[in-house]
Amino acid sequence: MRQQEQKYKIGIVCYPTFGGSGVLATELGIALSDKGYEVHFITYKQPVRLSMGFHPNTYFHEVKVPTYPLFEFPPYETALASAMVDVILKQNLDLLHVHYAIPHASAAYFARQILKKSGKDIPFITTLHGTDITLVGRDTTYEQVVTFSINESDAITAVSDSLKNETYEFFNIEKEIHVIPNFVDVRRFHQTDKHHFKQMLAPEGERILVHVSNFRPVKRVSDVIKIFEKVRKEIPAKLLMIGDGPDRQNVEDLARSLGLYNDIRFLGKQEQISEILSIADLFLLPSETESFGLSALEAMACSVPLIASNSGGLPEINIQGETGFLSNVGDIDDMAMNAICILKDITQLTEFKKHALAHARKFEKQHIIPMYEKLYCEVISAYRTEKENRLIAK
Ligand code: GMT
Repeated sequence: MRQQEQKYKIGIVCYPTFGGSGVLATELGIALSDKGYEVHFITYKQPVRLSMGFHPNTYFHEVKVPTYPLFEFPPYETALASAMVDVILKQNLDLLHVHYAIPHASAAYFARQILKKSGKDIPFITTLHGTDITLVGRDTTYEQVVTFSINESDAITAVSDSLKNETYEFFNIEKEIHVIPNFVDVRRFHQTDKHHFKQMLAPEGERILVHVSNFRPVKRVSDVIKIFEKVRKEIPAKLLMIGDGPDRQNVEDLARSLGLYNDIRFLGKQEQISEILSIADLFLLPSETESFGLSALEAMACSVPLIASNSGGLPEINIQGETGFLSNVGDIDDMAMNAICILKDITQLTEFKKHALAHARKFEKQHIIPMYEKLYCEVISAYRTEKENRLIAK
């Protein structure tokens, strides 16, 4: 049997929420299970996208964190490491793949050390997603542990070249970082006919702009509103705001104070995003920093062009003047001007839509999943060889 055909048992650790790293990790697990791998999710809640359908080769192991009056901060990392050890032993896993370094990489290191005592240790791969490097991880409070546990990973991946470069720049990383870009499932994310829905939201044929995020400061959601204000002065338009988070209230207040509230729908967290994207004409992502921008890729797969900042990995998915436009962070005037340029002319808009779709197809899951499979094979076989050599040397 060729190595690539071997279907391993993989443990996936991620944040189970609507965030991009959890979404990507879940989509990866589902794609692997569809290919015959046995996939075990280890996290504190059923990952959002896992609950959207039944996948026979996937298993979910809930990490429980008992509280105790002494704990002001219940020790999640300890509970997670224990759960990892438990699942690895009981399910006989071959590999652990952790998404988002904090605290998953250090918990995986801990679990591997525990298992080494009995010779039942397995390798772990850490995938860096974004703020685990660019914001939170760089905080001196975490830096030492993040650097150590990334270096202790048996392989490291980053979701864009930009994130790889930033990781080398900010941390003392001694190992190779493999870039495996995020991917999109075009069977799920593609434009479908939602004419009735469009008619409801934009009865006068207004252009529809969309923003999807977790409404954290890094997303600069108020820029979305300010861009929309300028666009709406030139072109009849509506804005759909999807997601929720700490900045939502401020941004709703801003929309009210600018007299825009009636043209904006705050839809909150949504599961069927591709249906909403199907009626969109433009996606806005003016983030302060964005290692990749998975939500933007999903929009492009639904034929939606992109107005984005030129930060992080966004230039790797958004081709200037072709799939959309890039501007400096905070340059609302430029973003609005570009949005108007795309939206005002239907021929131009159609061209941008076509290019957005064509570029998104380069990130289709069937191109990307084999990159993870290849890495899994290499890591598992190298680890097993090293382990055998260790035993022989004893
Ligand atoms: O870093 C975060 O903000 C969290 C993370 C998440 O869980 O949402 O997002 C990051 O990972 C995504 C998936 O790889 C990327 O598409 C996002 O660009 C990235 N976010 C940032 O870099 C701000």
